[in-house]
Amino acid sequence: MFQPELETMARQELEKLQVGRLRWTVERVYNLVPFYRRKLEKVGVKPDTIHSLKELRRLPFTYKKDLRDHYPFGLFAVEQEELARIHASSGTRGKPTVVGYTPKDIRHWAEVCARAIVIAGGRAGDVFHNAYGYGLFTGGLGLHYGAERLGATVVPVSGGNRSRQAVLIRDFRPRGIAGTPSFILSLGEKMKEEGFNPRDTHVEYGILGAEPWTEEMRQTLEEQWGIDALDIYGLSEVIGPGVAMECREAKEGLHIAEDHFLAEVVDPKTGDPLPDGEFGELVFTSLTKEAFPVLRYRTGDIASLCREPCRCGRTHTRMSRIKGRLDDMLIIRGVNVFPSEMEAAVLGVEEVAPYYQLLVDRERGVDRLTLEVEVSDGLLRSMEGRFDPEHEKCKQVCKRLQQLLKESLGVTSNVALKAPQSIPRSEGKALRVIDQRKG
Ligand code: DLL
Repeated sequence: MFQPELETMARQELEKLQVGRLRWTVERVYNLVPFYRRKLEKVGVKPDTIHSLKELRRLPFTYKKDLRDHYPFGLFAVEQEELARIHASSGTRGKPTVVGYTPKDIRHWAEVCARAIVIAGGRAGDVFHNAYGYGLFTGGLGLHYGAERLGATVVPVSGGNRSRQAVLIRDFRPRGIAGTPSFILSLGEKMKEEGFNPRDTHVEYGILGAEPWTEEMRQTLEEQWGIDALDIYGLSEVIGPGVAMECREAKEGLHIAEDHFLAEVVDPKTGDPLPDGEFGELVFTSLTKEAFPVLRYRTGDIASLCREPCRCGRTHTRMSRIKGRLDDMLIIRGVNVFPSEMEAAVLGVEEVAPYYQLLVDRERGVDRLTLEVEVSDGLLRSMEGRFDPEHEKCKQVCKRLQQLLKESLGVTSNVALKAPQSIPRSEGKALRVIDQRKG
């Protein structure tokens, strides 16, 4: 473990630490961020009234909209001169959300990322191939600082340019690789095309996240690369990658760095806290952040919590894999569907490849969902190498997939088989859904 004294803390001791840090955070935002002061005054909470974690429920929620409304620096608790760095979301759905870090915040972030790499099986001295995007996105620099803090040798390759990455992986012999699951999948495909099998590389573990993925995708990636493929979670509003990491020993949920972040799961409609094990919206409160503290930030991500002891010996609460984002949930003729649920079905069918996209549109006022998925090499070979969607074999596969989707999701959808390489390959976060209903 990277910080065993923190990662295996007894619950009582950990809670004591959390309460003290929660009070510190509330005091900080109360005194330094007018937005939070107004909200806290409204619910009658003063920093010195925080004596236990039960008080958490009295604190007001913070939403993405609040960040946008205070664009760019309105929720910062430090002057600009004290900031070491700024990151921002791409802002594809409106104004970007901007977050800031003091030098101390960067140190803490590096620590939780170093921890995450060790949780995945990394160690000092590893060559670490970092294929998360560098720049305003937190993935690249977050894991970069974490890997350096650990004492690994970082290859800061960023996303894209798969041919070049393939050569670097062959020649630099990384033990660890980091990137979005969709990008690492397409990188593995490229390597094969260029004549080296990803299984023959030195890569042993993958730190994969920043987008929803499934157990089935884990199997596919582990098979493709011969690695342990592990899930890392985080979001810029809370810090970036490193909020939670899945351990190699159990592969059953992601350990939340609870000495830095308090997690809750709430009912997305009412905001009421839900019991452990139930799926709802993840909510985070930062405990040590100086520049950009957050109180009860509503992530929009759907997951559940588990406080059972873990095989790896860490005591920090685990969160489940993210089922999806509330924003990405499709409502098809009244049925809620997460794109990841489609992925599970697609990866279970060997005649199709793991490259897919979902199209949603409306036909005569009724929602229509179409799964576009590439045929596998095997299916293509069985059609003498010529792709023909009208071929009897294609029709049968379509029918089977349709049936599977109907059984597992409860919605009737169309399935369109596509030629190999026709679905765009991901360079970072995959674009899975094209919703034409929104005009
Ligand atoms: O994606 C931070 C990150 C970088 C995490 C590298 C992991 C690895 P944002 O760009 O702010 O930050 O996007 C955050 O991405 O609210 C989730 O919806 C989604 N997300 C992140 N990790 C996972 C994951 C980074 N492991 C948003 N599984 C979050 C599913 C994830 N979704």
